[in-house]
Amino acid sequence: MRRIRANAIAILTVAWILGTFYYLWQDSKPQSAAASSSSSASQTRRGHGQKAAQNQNQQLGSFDEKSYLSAKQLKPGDDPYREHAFNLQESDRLGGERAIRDTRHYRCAALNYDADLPSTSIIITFHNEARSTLLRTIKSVLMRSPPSLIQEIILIDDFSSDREQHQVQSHCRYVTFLRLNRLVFPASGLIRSRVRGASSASASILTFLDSHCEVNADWLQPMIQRVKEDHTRVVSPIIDVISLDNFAYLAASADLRGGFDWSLHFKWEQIPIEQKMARNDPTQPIRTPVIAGGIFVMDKSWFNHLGQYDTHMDIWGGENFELSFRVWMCGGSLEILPCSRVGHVFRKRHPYDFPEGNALTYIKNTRRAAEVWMDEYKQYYYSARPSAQGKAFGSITDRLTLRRKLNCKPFRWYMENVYPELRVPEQEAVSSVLKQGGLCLETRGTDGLGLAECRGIGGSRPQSQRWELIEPLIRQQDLCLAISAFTAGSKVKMEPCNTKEPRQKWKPKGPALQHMVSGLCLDSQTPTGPLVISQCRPQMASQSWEPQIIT
Ligand code: LR7
Ligand code: MN
Repeated sequence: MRRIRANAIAILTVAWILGTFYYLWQDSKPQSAAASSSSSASQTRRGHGQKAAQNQNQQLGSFDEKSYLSAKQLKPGDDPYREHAFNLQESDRLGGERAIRDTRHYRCAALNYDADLPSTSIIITFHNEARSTLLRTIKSVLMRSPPSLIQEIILIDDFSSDREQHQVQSHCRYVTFLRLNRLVFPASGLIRSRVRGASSASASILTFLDSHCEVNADWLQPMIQRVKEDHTRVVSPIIDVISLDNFAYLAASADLRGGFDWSLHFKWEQIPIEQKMARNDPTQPIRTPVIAGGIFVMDKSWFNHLGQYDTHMDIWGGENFELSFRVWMCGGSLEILPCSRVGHVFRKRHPYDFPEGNALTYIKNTRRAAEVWMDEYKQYYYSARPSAQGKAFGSITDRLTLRRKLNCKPFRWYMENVYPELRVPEQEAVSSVLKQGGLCLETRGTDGLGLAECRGIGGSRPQSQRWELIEPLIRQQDLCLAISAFTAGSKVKMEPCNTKEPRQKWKPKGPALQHMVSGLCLDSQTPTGPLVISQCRPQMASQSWEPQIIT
């Protein structure tokens, strides 16, 4: 009897252990189903969505894919990378569609979306794209999107040399086509092309895609849902990697967001550790300081309200910073949605020409973004990219007017609230004397100031006459020049430095030093009198301060 009881307990224990293991295994099991059309979970949710998707796909039924693709095939002996900077032979071998792995976190498949999500216009601009990659982009959208969400697919051919690339259009009622003529050598560029596409869109939501993508299962619903809930959100998927060599579809990390350095070079970076620790739901959106730029969903009226794009930017590059700064600083937000995945062929070089070379174009475009949006922080852009100084970037008057009209926040707000992880570079302290006529500005006693005869030369200058001009501060060791009140005639004194203190912020105005908040200028009045601030008249001798670097 006791033995039977012992056996029963042993069996129950084993069953319990096995049960626990099974439960844990279920929970950590990666989603293995291929995203050939839609995931099974979403199929049941959408009822006959799957069937409709097939019908939609059949719209391409009469399209002779084989001859479309073979008309532009690689000739024997050709370098498969030459024309597109990816392996064309491999891409062509895959044809117009294929199954890809569903790379989402398994919990994504169980999420629900509103049944009445608005539809979107999908905008794809291309310049000399390969037929097979473009076709896979279009077909993956047709295969893996609920038909009710696709208003249209707008193809914008940005002056490609293959004039027959859009053939697919006449076989699918969802696809519309626009060919841009030679407006600017050699193409309009992706920025102006997208603006053209967006202005012809008929849906209330815009979805931008590069021309060599493959969208994954249920890619669209999470993005449209977030934008429907709040039209000021601009959302991106996680961008998976399609190998440029063998076209393998590889899952990207779900712990990344968009960032940059001061040269305005985009990079993927880890989510800050505190945010990562606070994330207990892997399906939650990830706030991102910038987006990669090519693949995102945005409300159309919000896109128009915020000024679309800066259409004076050429060909490629920089528009993603301009858009990202603008969205954040003018009242919106940017996020990456981990339950939306889109594959993209990342390349190592541009397979197309830039009118003035790609370096100059990148400088022009990023310089426009820096000049319009980065305020005093643009100095760090110029120190990181000294070659940008003096390069032409056209007029930015219209964009500055736009910024004023939209009443956007300063870049400092963006730095403090959106991207505090971006460190301001430690500046090399350069000491100068501040000369007025033959005299030098000096400190006296604990917080006093005055003009005195310049003493010493080079390294032998006294400490009381050495200044460090680190915008916005005018510094002497740990003390900074500060006004005592914001009105004309207020005395100027020295106090412990604090970059956030409005009384300590100065900037050059011609030869004068202007207090940034009061708008008044540092004035010696008389060589013997106290230092004050008064209305700026930079041509006046008592307001002229000439910094001379101490070597
Ligand atoms: O003159 C041109 N006209 C175009 O229509 C040059 C290019 N294009 C098209 C081109 O066919 C492609 O569809 O514009 C798109 C982007 O050009 P790519 O694919 O040659 O460049 P990319 O993948 O490096 O582009 C990334 O950076 C760009 C900066 O201007 C844009 O923001 C792209 O949209 C962006 N792509 C992505 O964000 C996808 C993810 C890559 C990353 C990071
Ligand atoms: Mn691309």
